[in-house]
Amino acid sequence: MKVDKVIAAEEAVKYVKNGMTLGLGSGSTVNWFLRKLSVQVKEGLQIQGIPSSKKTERLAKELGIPLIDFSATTHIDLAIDGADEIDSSLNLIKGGGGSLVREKVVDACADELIIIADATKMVSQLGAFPLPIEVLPFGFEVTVENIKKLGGIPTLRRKDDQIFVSDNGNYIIDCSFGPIDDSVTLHEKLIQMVGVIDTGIFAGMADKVIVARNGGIELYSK
Ligand code: ABF
Repeated sequence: MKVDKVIAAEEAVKYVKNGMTLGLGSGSTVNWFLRKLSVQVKEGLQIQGIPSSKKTERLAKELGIPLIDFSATTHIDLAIDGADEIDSSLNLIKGGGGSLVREKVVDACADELIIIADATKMVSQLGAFPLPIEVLPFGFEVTVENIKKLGGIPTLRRKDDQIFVSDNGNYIIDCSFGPIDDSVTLHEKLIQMVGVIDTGIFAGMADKVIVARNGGIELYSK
């Protein structure tokens, strides 16, 4: 039986039209989307992709998906991305993979953003997943103290016993705030802090969410 992430990815490919410039998100569900998309490309579909992470760029190249440099265009027709949490208003927490800043730049540039996920990502309230916050390494200790003052419990992300470094050369602070009542206000408070590059709150950005649950598709629209 196909796993739900694969089913959501297959559904998303149906929204891709010939000639589109695509924003390519990151994560395991998007990786399935890339594999499915590459089959269509081999069969003649003409698209060009803008990857939102080095990992996505590597996989897309391996799969033969044509890519263009972001500097070559300011227009993206459709972005397909994953999420760590999705609430009923389609607000998202993203950044579990550490690519939240580039994902937000690419997703915000697209005419349409479609999020693909399995049903485990649907929540009644954001916040069980610690919020990823990308911060400048310089003086990050001060930034962490400032984040604490907002009531968060911050953890500096590590990988293989080293501090995790994003594609932008920054650190990620995973911060537990408990259930988030107002994700917009929380994001605004964090983004105003010196040293904070961006947060994993993607509020009001998703146009559609394709959720696969027990082999079936649910479509949520803005
Ligand atoms: C990216 O991949 C991230 O923003 C998010 O952390 C993750 C999605 O999870 P998955 O690997 O389950 O698709 O989109």
